[in-house]
Amino acid sequence: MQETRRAVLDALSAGPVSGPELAEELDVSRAAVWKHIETLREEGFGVESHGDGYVLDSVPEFGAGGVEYGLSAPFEIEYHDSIGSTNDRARELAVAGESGVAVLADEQTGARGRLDREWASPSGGIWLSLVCRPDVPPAQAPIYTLAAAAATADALDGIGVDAEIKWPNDVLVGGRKLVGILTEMAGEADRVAWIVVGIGINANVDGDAVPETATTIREQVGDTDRAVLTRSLLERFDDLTGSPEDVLPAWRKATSTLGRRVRIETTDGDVVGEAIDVEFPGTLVVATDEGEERVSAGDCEHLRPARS
Ligand code: BT5
Repeated sequence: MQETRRAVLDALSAGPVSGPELAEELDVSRAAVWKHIETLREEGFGVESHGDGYVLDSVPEFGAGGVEYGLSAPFEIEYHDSIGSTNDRARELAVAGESGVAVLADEQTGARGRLDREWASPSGGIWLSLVCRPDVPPAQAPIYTLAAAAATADALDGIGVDAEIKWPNDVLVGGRKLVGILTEMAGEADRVAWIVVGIGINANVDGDAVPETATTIREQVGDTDRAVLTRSLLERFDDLTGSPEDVLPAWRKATSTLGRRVRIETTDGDVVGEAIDVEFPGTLVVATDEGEERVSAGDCEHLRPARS
C-alpha cells in the first residue's frame, strides 16, 4: 500500500481525526487527504465521518487493502476478483522486472497445477502467486517451494487446521489435498532471474467444488478470515526465505512423509522405499532395497506405514 495511504489508515484507526489535522500530521494537502480516503473507501474500508472527524469503521474482508492492512512482510498485493491464473499474471510481472508482488484472486478461470494439470479455483479460495528475485543459483530454487509449503502449514495451524505436508509441496488434511503449490522460474546457470511461487488454498469453498481427493477449510473448520490467513502465510514465508537454514526444520515439523513408505514417480521410473530424510534444497532421501536414493522431483504417493 502506498506509504501516505497507510499512514492515513493508521491515523483513522486511532481516530477520530479531522481532515485538516490529518493534512498537517502527514504534511500533505487537504485535497490529498480526501483522495486517500476516497481510495480507501473504494478498496472496501469503511471510513465514517463524525462531528469530530473521520474514523475507521470496518476493514474489507479480502482484497488488496484487506490483506495489506497490518501486513508486516514486504509484499505489494495486486488483487483480482477473477483472473485466468495468478501464476500467469505473476510471470508477466516478473518478466517486466517486478519483485515483491503478491498476485491474489478470489477466483481463477484457467489455473494450472504441475505438468499443466487443471487446478479448480472457485470463488472463495485463496489463489496467490508471489514474485521473488532471490540472489541464489537455480539449483537452490526448490527451497522456495518447501518454504511455501511450511509457511502454509504453519499458517493453517494458526487457525486450527491440522495440515501435513506430503513431499515436496502438497498440503493435506487427513490425506486429502487442501493446498497445491506450483513454482516456476527463469534464470541463467549461476543465478535465478525470478521465481514465481503459486499457492492455491481451498479456503471458503464447498467440498463439491473441488475434486474428490481434495478438501477445503470450510469442510474442516468452517469459513475463515482469508485476509488474516493470507497475511500470516506471507509473513511466515518472508521469515523462512530470509533465513533459509530454518526452512528444512520447519518443513520436517509439518511433514507426514518422513518415516513413511513411499512411491515416487520420477521421469527415470519409480522409487519405492522408506522416506528417511530431506536434504537441502528439498531432496528426498529414500531407503530402498537397493540402498539410499536421492530424489529431487516427482509425484509422491504415501504407501502403508513402514514396518518398525
Ligand atoms: C499442484 O499441482 O498441486 C499445484 C497447484 C497450484 C495452484 C496455484 S493457485 C495459484 C496459482 N495459479 C495457478 O494457475 N496455479 C497456482 P499438481 O500437484 O499437479 O496437482 C494437480 C492435481 O490436483 C489435479 O490433477 C487434480 O487431481 C487435483 N486438483 C485440482 N484442483 C484441486 C483443488 N482445488 N484442490 C485439490 N486438488 C485439486
